[in-house]
Amino acid sequence: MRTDTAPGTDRTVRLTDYTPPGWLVERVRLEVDLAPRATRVRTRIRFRRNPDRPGARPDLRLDGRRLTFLAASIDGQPLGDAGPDAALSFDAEGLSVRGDALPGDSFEWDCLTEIDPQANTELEGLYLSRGMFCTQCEAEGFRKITYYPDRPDVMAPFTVRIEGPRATCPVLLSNGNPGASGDLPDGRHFAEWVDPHPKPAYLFALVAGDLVAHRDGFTTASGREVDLRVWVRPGDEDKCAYAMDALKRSMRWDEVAYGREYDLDIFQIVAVDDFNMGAMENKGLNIFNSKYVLASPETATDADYERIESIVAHEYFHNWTGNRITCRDWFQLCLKEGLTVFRDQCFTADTRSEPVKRIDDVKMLRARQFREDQGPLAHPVRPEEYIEINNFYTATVYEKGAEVIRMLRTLVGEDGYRRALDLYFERHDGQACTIEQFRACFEDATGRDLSQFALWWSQSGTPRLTMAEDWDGAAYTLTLRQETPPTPGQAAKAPLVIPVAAGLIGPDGAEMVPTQVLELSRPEQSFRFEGLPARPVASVLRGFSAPVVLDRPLDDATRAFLLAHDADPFNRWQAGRDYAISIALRLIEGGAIPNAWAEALGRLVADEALDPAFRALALELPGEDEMAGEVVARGGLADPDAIHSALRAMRAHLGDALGAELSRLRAAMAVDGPYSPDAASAGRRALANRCMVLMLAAGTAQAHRAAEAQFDAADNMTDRIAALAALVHADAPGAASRLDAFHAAWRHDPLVLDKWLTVQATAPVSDAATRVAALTGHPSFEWKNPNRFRALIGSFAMGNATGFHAADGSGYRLVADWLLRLDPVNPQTTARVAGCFETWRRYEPGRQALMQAELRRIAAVETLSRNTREIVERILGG
Ligand code: B3K
Ligand code: ZN
Repeated sequence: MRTDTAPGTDRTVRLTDYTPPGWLVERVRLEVDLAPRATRVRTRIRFRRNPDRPGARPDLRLDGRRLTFLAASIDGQPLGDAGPDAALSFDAEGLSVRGDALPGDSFEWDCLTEIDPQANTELEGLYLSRGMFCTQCEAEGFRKITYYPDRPDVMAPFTVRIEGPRATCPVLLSNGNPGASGDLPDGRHFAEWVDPHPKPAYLFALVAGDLVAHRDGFTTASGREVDLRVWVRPGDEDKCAYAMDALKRSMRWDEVAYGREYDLDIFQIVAVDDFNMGAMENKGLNIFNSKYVLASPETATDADYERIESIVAHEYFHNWTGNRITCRDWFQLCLKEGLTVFRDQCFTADTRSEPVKRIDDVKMLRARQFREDQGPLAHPVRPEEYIEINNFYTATVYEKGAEVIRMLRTLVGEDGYRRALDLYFERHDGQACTIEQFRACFEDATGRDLSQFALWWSQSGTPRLTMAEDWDGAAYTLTLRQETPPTPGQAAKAPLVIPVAAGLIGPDGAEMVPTQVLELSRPEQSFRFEGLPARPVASVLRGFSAPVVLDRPLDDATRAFLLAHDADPFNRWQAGRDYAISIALRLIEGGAIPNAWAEALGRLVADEALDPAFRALALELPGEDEMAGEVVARGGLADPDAIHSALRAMRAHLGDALGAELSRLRAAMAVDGPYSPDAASAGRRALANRCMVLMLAAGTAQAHRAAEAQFDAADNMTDRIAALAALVHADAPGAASRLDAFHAAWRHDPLVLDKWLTVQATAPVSDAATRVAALTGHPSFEWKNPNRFRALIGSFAMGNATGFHAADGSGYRLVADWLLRLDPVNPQTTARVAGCFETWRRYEPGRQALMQAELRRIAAVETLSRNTREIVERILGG
């Protein structure tokens, strides 16, 4: 018997080092005997030699971490691991059996190991969450359950037998369809699950515990009856209906939009409280962070409902883009993630409002992906090397990856896109693929050469577009130039293929030339529009047709014109955003706010023809982090205090200038009848609450009373938390008692308490770090739970520029202290939150020094996890 030591070895994995597996798995049988401190796993694998690896018989290499090895045999012959010549050898990352000791080109491996789920605080592998056994295997967690070729290009059908105590684990779940089940002596029972679809180990899942199911059914287009179950802890049954509804709508949408049907007799979702991310697409058994399943009008906001819907859809869509067709290696992660994000974005756009969804997605892309691309963590959509793969589940892989698919669709058209995807599913079903294979489907289905386009996957950095205009009295010429700034490891950049959707607007505001897609593929290109009756105003990059920065200095009058007239809703919103950014920059330089700005916004928000959700977005100012990026883009260094004051003054100005209109609109947007999370009602609430925030910014007593009354009377969480946040963030006298009342009412609901923590963590007050430090001592702050940690520390670090960037360094210090505390417990979540320091080079020298000092303090800890070390050292630019 032996135990692996914890890995501490540094290893860089490179795309160019890929070699096919020596051994393939024909089938697996897993027998899991559950016990919190000593779970036994017996794994029987039929291995077959990979015909693609000729030559001498390769060694059998199995990954395994922190496993207690008990016994193994091959074709019934026990294996010893003693002595230097032994066929079997172990290291920190797994075991090997010498090729010359293997009996032939096909054999049966049988291995018994033991693990300790209760000691597993990393929440990767098999672990316990509030007494419930659950798993997380992507990317490399299966190797913490048993020895296995834990790589996505090894796919196999799984049979799983779970055994456990009936009292504490009445429900035993795994992937696939249910098989035999029954009682065993000593109060134990078992259940078998059979998954006929070959899958990589990262899609394995097991759940066992005291759970109840919300049940429903779905009939697929070709008539398969599918059992649907959403499993939750007893007491949460009444919070599953929305997730179930979203699931059924997603299943139908994938049939209609992509011709993809579900392929098992049962589809299950399980909600768990301790989870490192949002959810996981395990075949037939999705595991979700309970935050993205549970919803009731009293506990969830409109935004929560929308997130639940899109994550349920995302994980479901992975069944085809991810599971049936998976990735050859982890460098190809965007093959499943970029594509699946794009699919879920389209689902939400179809279900709700397309322009609003696009604006939301672009806001997120800029806030997270542009930020990443412009800093030390920049990497291509398909990275070329990594130390810890869990650090590459990034905004670049996901969100920019989705933008690349969107651009492909724009370039080949809707029909071409559908033909290419049909070909992809037909050609690669059951395979582990690369981006090159995906691209070949587009080339073969449409006849288009995508070799230059493919740079979007390999070249990092956000391209900058600049434009020049010429008008000769009858023809308008638009000249576009592209340039991608250097990023770490990529000094020189090549020109990309950039689809620029553009239209021309006449002086009367009417569309003069409707949207067309200009394809920019050279460093500079001109596009000429002839026979125009008057000089047009160009609307460029409509719908945000490419993930680029459009650098276009405009005067206020043209911005106001576009804000009033652009036929493209995205660009209409963008005009307002650019207008606000330019005013904030002027204020930072000591300038003043022109009255025309509030007038233009006032006209827009009073336009009853416009969707309230859109108007709510138009009234929102850029964030402080976004403004820091804008300052740097203009060659400056950001001063968080100056940015904060500018934005604050702008909110107060709007609150003053539009006071009466805001108050009228807020009342007009009231939603009658019982709460419903639908997009139209949510849009009305969003606009009403945006008005409330601006009214409070003007600081009138009437505004305070209105927010207090809204908090006291709200019948739903959206309005209640909006009022609470508005009061707390305005540091209003009525805030403290309402925070207490809120806590008293929800002290037993951790997901609601997360909101309570976040509202306080994001309050832009000068003593924010002190307040957050005090909250870390609150009994409701269970810091080992990732949701709690993110709700308090994560949202302080990423959502409170005033507190995090406090000039005395108290914010940085607080966050660094907590990262160091969490790292030994949960490296994945620590590394993720550590990304808050990635922008250190953007700030004035004082802050830079303080942030760097904290990063160095973290890096100096010798026992730092591989995850956090990789992030911190890359941020420091090592
Ligand atoms: N595929 C998972 C993410 C796994 C993250 C591993 N660190 C969820 C998703 O993208 O759908
Ligand atoms: Zn995904």
